[in-house]
Amino acid sequence: MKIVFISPDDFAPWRKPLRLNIPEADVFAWGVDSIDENEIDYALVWKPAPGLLARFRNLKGIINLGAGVDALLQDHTLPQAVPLVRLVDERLTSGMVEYMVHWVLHFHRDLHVYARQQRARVWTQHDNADTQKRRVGILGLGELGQGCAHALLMLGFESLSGWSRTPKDLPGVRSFAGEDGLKPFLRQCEILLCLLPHTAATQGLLNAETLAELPQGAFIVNAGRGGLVVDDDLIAALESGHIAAAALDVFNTEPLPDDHPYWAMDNVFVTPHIASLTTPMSSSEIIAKTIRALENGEAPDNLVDFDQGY
Ligand code: NDP
Ligand code: OXD
Repeated sequence: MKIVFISPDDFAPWRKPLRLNIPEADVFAWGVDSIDENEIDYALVWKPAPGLLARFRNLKGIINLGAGVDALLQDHTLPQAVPLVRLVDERLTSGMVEYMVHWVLHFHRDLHVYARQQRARVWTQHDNADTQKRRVGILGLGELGQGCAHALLMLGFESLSGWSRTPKDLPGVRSFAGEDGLKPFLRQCEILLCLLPHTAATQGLLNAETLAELPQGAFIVNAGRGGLVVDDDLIAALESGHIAAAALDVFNTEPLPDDHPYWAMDNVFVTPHIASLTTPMSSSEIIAKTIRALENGEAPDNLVDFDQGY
């Protein structure tokens, strides 16, 4: 079996975990090893150049080395008959849970206010909000959204809700779904966590009209994708104070351009797409499981639905 690794990231940390988990495979690094494209069975990819995957004529599977497949699906030459699997990994989920819980607690406990006070040498105490009553909403109740919901419930955030395409029956989480459910969902979110994939249906979902539905002084954390947000509309809402603060990990253009207003806004916290990172050791086990399923003629977990775009 022959596997190609195509990623802007270094192959070195992957070599040993892949050898341990798929000993029967020869793994080649694109751009480093010499490769006969027709002999490759599986491609492990993160943001391959558009058109590249179409050159591998005999692929049995494409495995995305991240959860979001939006960049891949923009490649109109992507072979649609080849199963495409996205990464679902407990380590990826726990990384996202840490990121989201951090920001929920940060905003819930007014740490953004105390940071401003410190710079102005101001000693003023504010009441601590009631965790049980703090209304936290999660856009996207998939693998990552549900992981975050679970962790927040454990911390006592009992006024929790979520929005997804299909309704969910999750203990402790009020479910909103579909287009009709979006505005009622937003109206009751004091802290909004965005964990939607970027698809044709979610492009620009957070815009002037939808942001206006959030309560005055709401907080936003976006670790889904930058394309969910109309930046000018979010900036206007942050400047007016309608949105009190935002923590943003993903952007319409990455890296975030030097002259982007987000860098200089004191109610915006920018991180460079690190909310959760793929870990070679744990991911290699999942890649091995996916390949075994495909080799046995079984449907692997986490197949991407090309029509839905995630
Ligand atoms: P899943 O596919 O498991 O979950 C996606 C969720 O979004 C589902 O609940 C789905 O609804 C919902 N959804 C999709 N389209 C719509 C729509 N049109 N309307 C309403 N709900 C919709 O994905 P993951 O949880 O694994 O990952 C989510 C995203 O997080 C990734 O696509 C990626 O963009 C981002 N990500 C970011 C990282 C970072 O470091 N910043 C790291 C990893 C992922 P339903 O349940 O009904 O299908
Ligand atoms: C992503 C990832 O989809 O890193 O952003 O998994």
